[in-house]
Amino acid sequence: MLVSALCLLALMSPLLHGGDYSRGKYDPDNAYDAPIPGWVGPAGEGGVPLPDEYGNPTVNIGNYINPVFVGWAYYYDEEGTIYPGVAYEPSVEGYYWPWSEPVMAEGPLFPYINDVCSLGGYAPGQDTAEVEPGYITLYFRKPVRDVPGADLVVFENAIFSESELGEDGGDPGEGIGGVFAELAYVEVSSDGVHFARFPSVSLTEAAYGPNGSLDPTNVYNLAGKHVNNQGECWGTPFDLASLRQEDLTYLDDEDIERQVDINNIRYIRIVDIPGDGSRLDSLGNSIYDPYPTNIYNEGTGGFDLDAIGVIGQERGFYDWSGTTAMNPLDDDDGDGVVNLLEYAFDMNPAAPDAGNLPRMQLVDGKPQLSFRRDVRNSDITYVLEATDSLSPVAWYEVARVEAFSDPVVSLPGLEATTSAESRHTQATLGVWQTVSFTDLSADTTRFYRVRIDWVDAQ
Ligand SMILES: [Ca+2]
Ligand SMILES: [Ca+2]
Ligand SMILES: [Ca+2]
Ligand SMILES: [Ca+2]
Repeated sequence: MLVSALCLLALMSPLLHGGDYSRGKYDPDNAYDAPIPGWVGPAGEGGVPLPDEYGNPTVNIGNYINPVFVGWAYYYDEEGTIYPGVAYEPSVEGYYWPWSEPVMAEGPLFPYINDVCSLGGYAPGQDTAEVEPGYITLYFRKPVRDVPGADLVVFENAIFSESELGEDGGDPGEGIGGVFAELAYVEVSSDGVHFARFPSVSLTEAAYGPNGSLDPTNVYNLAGKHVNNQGECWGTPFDLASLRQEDLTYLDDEDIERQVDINNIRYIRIVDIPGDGSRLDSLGNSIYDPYPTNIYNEGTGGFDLDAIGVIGQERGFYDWSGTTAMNPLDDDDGDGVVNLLEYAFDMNPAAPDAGNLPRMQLVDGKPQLSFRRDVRNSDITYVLEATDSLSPVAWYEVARVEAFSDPVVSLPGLEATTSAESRHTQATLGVWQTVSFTDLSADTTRFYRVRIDWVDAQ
């Protein structure tokens, strides 16, 4: 299932599909770039629990940061020292605090508006060809790698505009036209020196001044097109797989050929785009966004980075639990499922949900065993075992499933498939899978079980 979905994406190349790319918010079925909600929960996807002056949420109460994120990008290490290789260079100096502090762009999302770091602006009459656009480089504390679907999500502070809708008109709140969006290129690197830029599309037809808005359905793979403001929080997904068509090789200092390794990304660089049309997308089209910008008032006339969420990264039991105090063999919620199995089968350790355990059913008359998993679970192996009799019982291995990999089957007649039709709500996500094994052999009595082997990394 997964393989066919990826082939489909390759056939419908994301280039040249103006009007088909995602809206400024909630567009879950958009296969190109459905935005990822930064917050999820009982108040709905994307709803930010904005706090009052005492820090208590006033709206979207009960929402929490999207658990699909397992890491964030950083400028400082845990001791407050700047990481080697990171950098922050706004296009002009002299910004007002606090819009020029990299600390505002690192780490997780916060439920405040505009805790961002601006990359700068461009004055009227300034020759943008002569200007070095602002940029910021951040570090990933663990390597980021290509997983099914989006791997990285960039949050700017784009806002719905009340005026000057895109060509197609529409209600600003629908997110079709009318997004005040400040765009940026996104680049990734394994060594902090050599960067690969995500291929992008911008089909906005003309420049539109400092206060105009654009239609995000004409923009693809540029950060900043999704709304993150006014209590709505949506980020732009980036899939490292989209770099596979790019030339990722370079020569290092000793003339040895190296690669930006999409399974070992340690740096991300966000490069602001002066929106006068002087900068181009991957097809050679001019990119337009608000221009000229007022660089002297608020000093945030360029891209404003809020946070970069990581999806494509390994995780373990204690990353998932959020605490080393959780015992993997306890059953905290009393649903008969120990915490380690809740983790393995992508369940909720705080709510009874034994219905999400592995299940056996007949599909076209053939027995099929299915279970849910998170492909990033790196400290466990799923071992599928069978026995032909329960008396006497003699379990033998028939398949195993490792992190980031497709199932490996060792029994003839057993067929494995994976599907992203799990609990994802966004078409651009793929880490939560359903793994299925179908026994195609006829007239056989066979019993199955799933064994979880855990390596405690503590
Ligand atoms: Ca990916
Ligand atoms: Ca902005
Ligand atoms: Ca339990
Ligand atoms: Ca549970």
